[in-house]
Amino acid sequence: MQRLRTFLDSHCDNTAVVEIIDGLMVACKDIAHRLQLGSLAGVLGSAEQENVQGECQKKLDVIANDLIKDCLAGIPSVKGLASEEEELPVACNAKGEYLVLFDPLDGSSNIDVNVTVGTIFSILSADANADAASDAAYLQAGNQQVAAGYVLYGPSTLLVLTTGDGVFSFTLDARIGEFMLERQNIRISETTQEFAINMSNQRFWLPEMQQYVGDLLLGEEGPLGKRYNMRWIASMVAEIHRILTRGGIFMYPYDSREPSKPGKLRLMYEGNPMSMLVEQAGGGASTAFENIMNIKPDGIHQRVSVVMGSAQEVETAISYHVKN
Ligand code: FDP
Repeated sequence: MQRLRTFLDSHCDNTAVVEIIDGLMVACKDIAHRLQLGSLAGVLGSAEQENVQGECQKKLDVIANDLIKDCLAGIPSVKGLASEEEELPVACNAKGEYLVLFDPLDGSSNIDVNVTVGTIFSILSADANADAASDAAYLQAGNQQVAAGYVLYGPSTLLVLTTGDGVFSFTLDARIGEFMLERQNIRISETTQEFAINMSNQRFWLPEMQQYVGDLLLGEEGPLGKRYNMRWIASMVAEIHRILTRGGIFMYPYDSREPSKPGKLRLMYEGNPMSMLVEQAGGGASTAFENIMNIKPDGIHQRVSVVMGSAQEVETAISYHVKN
């Protein structure tokens, strides 16, 4: 079994990126430890404040954000960072060559019920003259990402990672404090009979999405000709991890609850890094109208509609939108 650092040193020739991933994992191990202690660590419940998106922050959202920020700021190659929990980007080291964007604790509405949550991250190159304290430095399309990954805090703590050359997963061995290589070159099955979507939003979706999901529900009696099972954890990291493990399609599509916003999930630290992982594993990642990683962002907290997973099923979902 190979340790994460040994794997990175042999697999990735960019030493700065290796150091960033290695450094990030220091914070993630700390987050995993606090999550495991739960109420004993006093980390459950609300922080009695809202983040920039107007969402109620959990105590652990704030703690995880601070832990990752402190870790990244100490890594010389990190020029700046942007987080779901920070309104503005934060400049770190003037000579740094990389920008790190992250959602410190995705699925945090699940923390208090002891359900899987995760940290998602995306690494971008920084322009030498870029101002890392301004949004503009970070507004690069997802296809510019140098690396992306997530840490899943579940029954075991896992790191799933790509540096642009396949997807690899590592399990944290808490006895020795090391992430150990678990799966190499993960591939997502092309077809699936499993979908994940928050059905309670059905009436707010576009007619095209209503029709597609309606046909999924018709099973073998409908035009898709097969019976589908549904899974909904309400934690994107857990959902994407299931898809990387046994295939499936995950959707958080546009809906009319907040018509001016293109979706619920965030492009820069949810949509893009998950799209890179899914595409590197042979899956598809779209808004249902365009490839997520081709979107030229206009804000670090920009939202996006998400349809990702098994390639053929994603194509089927897209076809409902194209034909109308
Ligand atoms: P959360 O708000 O709990 O952080 O990105 C946000 C996210 O979780 C995803 O992980 C999850 O898929 C989705 O929102 C669930 O939201 P709803 O329960 O509002 O549908």
